[in-house]
Amino acid sequence: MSHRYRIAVIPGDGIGGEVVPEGLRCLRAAAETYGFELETVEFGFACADYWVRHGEMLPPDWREVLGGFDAIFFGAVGWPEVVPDHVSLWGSLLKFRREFDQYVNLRPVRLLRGVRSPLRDREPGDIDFLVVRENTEGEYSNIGGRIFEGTDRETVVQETVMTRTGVDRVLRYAFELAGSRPRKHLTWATKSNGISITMPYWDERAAAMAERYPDVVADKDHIDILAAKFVLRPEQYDVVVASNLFGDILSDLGPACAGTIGIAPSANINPDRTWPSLFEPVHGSAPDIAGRGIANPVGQIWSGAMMLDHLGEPAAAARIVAAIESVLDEQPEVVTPDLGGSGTTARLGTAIAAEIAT
Ligand code: GGG
Repeated sequence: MSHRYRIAVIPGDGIGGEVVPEGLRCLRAAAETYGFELETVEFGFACADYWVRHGEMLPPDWREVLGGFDAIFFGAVGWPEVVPDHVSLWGSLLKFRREFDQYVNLRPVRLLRGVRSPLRDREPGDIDFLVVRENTEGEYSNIGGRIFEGTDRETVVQETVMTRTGVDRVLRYAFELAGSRPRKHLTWATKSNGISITMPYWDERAAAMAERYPDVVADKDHIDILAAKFVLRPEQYDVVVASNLFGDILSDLGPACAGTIGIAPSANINPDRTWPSLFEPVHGSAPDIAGRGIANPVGQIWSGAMMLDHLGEPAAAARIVAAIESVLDEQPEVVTPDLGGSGTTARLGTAIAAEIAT
């Protein structure tokens, strides 16, 4: 009997509505090829239109509605002309990550065949690492406030929150992951010379975790030099684990070094599987190119592959990634402008889906 997966689909804002259909097209091609079923249900919340109509980003029963799905396939959120970015993000995506306890944000960075790195002399295979971003606490705390507003004494404070459970669980995930890879190398991002309370704690917990994984070669880099080394020597990285904000920055910088942020996928994972995990491209809603049909769908399609891998369909997932790489390498006429081509979102998605089905 074929397996049936129930997927909640949330296109969100901007180019989310353009790349999600291409992701679904490729997922359906993979399902057909590998003999499993996908039941998809699309939701029109978590976007600016919904906010205009309801004054909220989500309906009150969103937890019950989404909690019953096997996974969530998400596009992008953010339309600052209509709703401030911090309101839309805290009202949707960050709620999903926190309340569904998706404490790992896994973001692969890989230079694919057919994609040119802006860095000199880099070939496919030279850049291939994973950013593990802490996804439920850290600098994204929402704790703080303003006092003396509108006066010379105006003061604004925001706290960083690190809990032992929160720090240890993401470090453990990253060490396990590093231990499962051939190079067995882990770098933790820090800034413990300047951020004098939370970051030394992060270092302390990472060093303690390293003792439990003697087969993993672990080192730390301060975030400033780590960013520079992503550009200068990206080949030295294997698994990079970082706090919420540092991980967010590194996982945009890494894909930019590997060609374009348009191809970067991500998985917001609840490793305990108590709630659905969520799969989305790293990029946002890109209002500047929305509606033009030129957004790169690869980040969304690759996120779909990560979703299938998580659901227990690794062969189908690998097939999608192989199809992406073949099309980018062998069909330059279909690639989107961010990769130097003149193709459209739909043309590139259709070509990848056809390649999956061959
Ligand atoms: N598809 C990702 C997306 O919509 N991102 C919007 C954004 O601003 N995200 C910030 C974050 O991931 O912390």
